[in-house]
Amino acid sequence: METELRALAARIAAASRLTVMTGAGVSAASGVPTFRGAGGLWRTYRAEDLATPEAFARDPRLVWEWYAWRREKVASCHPNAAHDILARWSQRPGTTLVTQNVDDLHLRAGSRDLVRLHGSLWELRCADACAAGTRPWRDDRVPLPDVIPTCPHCGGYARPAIVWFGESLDGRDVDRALDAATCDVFLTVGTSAVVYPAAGFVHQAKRRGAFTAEINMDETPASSLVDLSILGPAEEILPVIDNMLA
Ligand code: BV8
Repeated sequence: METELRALAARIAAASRLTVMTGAGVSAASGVPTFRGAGGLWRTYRAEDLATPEAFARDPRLVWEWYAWRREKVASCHPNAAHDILARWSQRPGTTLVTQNVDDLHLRAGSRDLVRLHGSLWELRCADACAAGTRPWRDDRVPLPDVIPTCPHCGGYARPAIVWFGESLDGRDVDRALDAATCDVFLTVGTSAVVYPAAGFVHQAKRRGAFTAEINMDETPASSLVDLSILGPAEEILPVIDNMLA
């Protein structure tokens, strides 16, 4: 492990372009439930069952109760050492931080120019996509006054400004992430690497000649692809690498 971490630290130190992509595992140490890990279920529902436009059309109250539960949970959590180190790295020119997480803990840690692929728990938009309501607005209140919030522009339902399964990501975020796949080092942290298009960016980076590495508690479908797969907790491994960099 020591030699591998030194090798990765040397690559990061020498990189003029570093891209880091994170998943739920980076927030696990903050107490945010992951999707597939233990506790990934809410009541008896899998995320894939609730995070869909169909689920919202079928039962908007149920979906909002799930998001209200997650907002309440995340509101009581704080960024951990992994978020803090990535926030500091993100200040370095040529470094891009991309996340699948919707908890905004990277933002709270002070990350610069964060690419949020799947949106934010703290932003809402009009569920009917009315002209004025398509642009997300922020609402940090916990709890929200209404179980099913409404669009301030058209009075229709509001929905979380989050990318649900079966929905396309915002093209600007995909473009920024794809651009960042042209880099010297592409590092994934705390992701099971199964949800696309996010899980495809490390393949892109490898095809473009980047040194690819993974820090994750468990093996993933990317473990055999990357140049270096380091198994362990991000909040312990990133501080070690950061010290080596220092
Ligand atoms: C789309 C917001 C166009 C919601 C999310 C190609 C192949 C197969 C399927 C598809 C494909 N292309 C498209 C699809 C369909 C689908 C998909 O990928 N399905 C999967 C399930 C197979 N993708 C989509 O629908 C995407 N849209 O493609 O649109 C289109 C449309 C229709 C048809 C074709 C194309 C939209 C995907 C985005 C969905 N929204 N989030 C919400 O949060 O409410 S995805 C959500 O799940 C997360 O954001 C994240 O992306 C994913 C969960 O993954 P992780 O973050 O990695 O979390 P997970 O719990 O799985 O793993 C955590 C890991 O951390 C574990 O490995 C664990 O070991 C590790 N860990 C734990 N503790 C620690 C740790 N590691 C380090 N330290 C620790 N302490």
